Amino acid sequence: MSTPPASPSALLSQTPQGRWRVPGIANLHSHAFQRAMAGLAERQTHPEDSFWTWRETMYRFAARMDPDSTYAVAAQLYAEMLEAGYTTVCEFHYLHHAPDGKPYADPAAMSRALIAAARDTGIRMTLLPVLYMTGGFDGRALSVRQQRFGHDVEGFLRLLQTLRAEESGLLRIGCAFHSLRAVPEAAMREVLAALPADAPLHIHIAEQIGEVQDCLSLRGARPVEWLQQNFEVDSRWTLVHATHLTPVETKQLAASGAIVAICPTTEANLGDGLFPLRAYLDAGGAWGIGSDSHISVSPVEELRWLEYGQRLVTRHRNIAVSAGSSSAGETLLHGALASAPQATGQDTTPDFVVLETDAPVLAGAHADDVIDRWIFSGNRPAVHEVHVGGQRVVTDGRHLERDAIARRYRQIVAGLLAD
Ligand code: NGQ
Ligand code: ZN
Repeated sequence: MSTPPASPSALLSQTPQGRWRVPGIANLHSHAFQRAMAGLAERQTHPEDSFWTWRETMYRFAARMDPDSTYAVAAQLYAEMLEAGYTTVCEFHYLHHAPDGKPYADPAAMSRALIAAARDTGIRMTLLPVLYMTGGFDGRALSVRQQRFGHDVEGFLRLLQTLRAEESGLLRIGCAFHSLRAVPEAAMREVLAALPADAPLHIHIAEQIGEVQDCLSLRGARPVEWLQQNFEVDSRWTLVHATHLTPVETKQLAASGAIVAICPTTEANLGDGLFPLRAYLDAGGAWGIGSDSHISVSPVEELRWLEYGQRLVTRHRNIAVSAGSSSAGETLLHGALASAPQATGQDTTPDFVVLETDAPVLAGAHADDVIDRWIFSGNRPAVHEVHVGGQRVVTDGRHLERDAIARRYRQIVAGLLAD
């Protein structure tokens, strides 16, 4: 599946007042609760700190969340996303049960908290309830801290069915497997057989070398290779990260029509490695961006760092360009937009962002430099208005409920951290 060439006219239009208007951007990967721990895992806990020691810190934090705090944190996060220009969020949700692993009285309580946060902020959501069954490729039981993530297949399908009753113009229910580590092959098959054919399906894959090595030793193939050998990976799939790919995997994945959800700031923060972007683009691969652990909430920063990672390792400039556009910004924005309908399972065309006319970074802008100037000029927000599904949710760069949402967030998070 090849990405058609980017052209500024498809990405950019002007409002009657002469403001630049760009389509809304989909955030393909979010764990909302992690927003509240941004900046709280940046102290060394071990001389060889890694993704795996970060995960222990994250699990300790996750254990504090309940439906009320999930709602408050997600509402703050989604309001920030809208102010930054994200108009859809794919919420990869696995904190299903109470901290001791027992389902809440309403087993969908945590999902409903996320749905309410999306509804109340006005962001478009694709909720991806996550199936999580085992603690590793060897099928070991969940650890104590992982208990609240777990389901059997039957309970999981029941949750999906309950949640589907909530679908609306701005809410789609998809499905996710946490990772090959966390879902046995037979369970993947059972769920796939029961899923509607058009439900988006996401999975974390090949983010860490340790995971690639375990997969090789226990399944005799690398994660992406194994997935492609054993499942029909096609356009319904979104593979999150897919960081560690061989050249053959890169080509085959690009040809499959699946989408890779790249999360540049989180992948940098966690020391994951660098996605082989240029080779993947050369092979015509489709991709989008996600803010994942939310140590940054900015599509501009994700796109910029996607390009900068490539520049740092190749020692060249302007790498993510395409046959249709010599602009890195246009090529990147086009790529992120083109994958959205497929990865979210929604028509996102009604959603758009109006840029600030007076933003100094856009002084004297022309149609052919607006997008590069927006993406490659730092962190001063240039978003003026955001519209989702026909509703204006951001005005003058501010979410309409910004103050009330932030007040609730401050109160709840101070309480969480005091415990
Ligand atoms: C997650 N996050 O589920 O939140 C994961 C960490 C894991 C990222 N992979 C846990 N970035 O992969 O086991
Ligand atoms: Zn993730």
